[in-house]
Amino acid sequence: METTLQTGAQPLILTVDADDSLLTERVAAELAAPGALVDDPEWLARARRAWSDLPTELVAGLREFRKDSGPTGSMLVRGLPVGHATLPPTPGKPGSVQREATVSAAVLAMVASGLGDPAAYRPEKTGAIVQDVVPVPGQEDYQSNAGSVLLTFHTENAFHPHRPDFVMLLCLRADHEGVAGLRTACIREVLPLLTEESRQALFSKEFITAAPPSFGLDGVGTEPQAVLHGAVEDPDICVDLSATEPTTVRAKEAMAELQELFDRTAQTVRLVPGDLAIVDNRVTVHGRTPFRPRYDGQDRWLQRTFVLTDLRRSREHRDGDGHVLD
Ligand SMILES: O=C(O)CCC(=O)C(=O)O
Ligand SMILES: [Fe+2]
Repeated sequence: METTLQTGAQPLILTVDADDSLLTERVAAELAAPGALVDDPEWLARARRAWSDLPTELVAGLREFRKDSGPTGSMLVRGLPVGHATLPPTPGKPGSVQREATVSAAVLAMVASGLGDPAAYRPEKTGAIVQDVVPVPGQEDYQSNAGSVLLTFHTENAFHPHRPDFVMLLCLRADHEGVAGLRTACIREVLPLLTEESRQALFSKEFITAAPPSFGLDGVGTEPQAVLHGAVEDPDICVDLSATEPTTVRAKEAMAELQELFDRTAQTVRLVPGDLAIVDNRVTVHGRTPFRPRYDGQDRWLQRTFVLTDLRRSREHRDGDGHVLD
């Protein structure tokens, strides 16, 4: 089999063949030396350099996606190495992150360096570049990635002026029943289906988005802002169905319509180990279907890294020109 790039109405799928997967594993394994730490700027610099050692087809496919994320604003890379042979039990503690450099962390750091630069937010998961997305006992009902009820559609960190450009989710372990689905919906598909009234409302500054409690901002919201902005024919979207409040009647109606259209156009993917989902957070919202965790060390386990395509723009938020925003 060859590393292939498939296009169409479905999300872009790039399947890494066995040879390319082995090559990727070799490059990642060099970065995953004992004692190496993901959040060490030196290690991130090594990952940045190693990006160009990745298989040509993979590098080319990601580079194309960076330029144009297509009608679904998402891409699925399949067949990546995730250090399967030595995978420990799925962590279950709140705020769990990946500090030691592993094969999966190296894959995330290298791909992030190809799409832009890896970035994190200090108040969230202690600013770790590679974060665990795992179900946490007692947090089942939370509208966060530690929950297991339906996670509603959201732009990642919608309240933040420097929200991620891409959200990467790498699957290390699927849920027991294989039912947990990452859902994505793209404004490029929704826009033509919106009524004119809703479109106008969504382009107006009639929405306030609260910061999540994890950011310690005590429910502080944004100034009223628009859900859609930029090019009228291909706008960016910024909305969180659990955290964005409409401030007018028409804005409320527009949000209800948006929710209905997200549901109608959504793509759902049940990630399996070695799958990397990349969401273009500027045009695509994401969420997750419910699932049943067992807390037995074999639960669903994704690792997440955010990408900023232009790190420079957030310089005032980043101490010492590092990768972590305050
Ligand atoms: O669990 C998932 O598939 C997505 C979770 C999520 O929204 C996130 O980690 O940002
Ligand atoms: Fe998310």
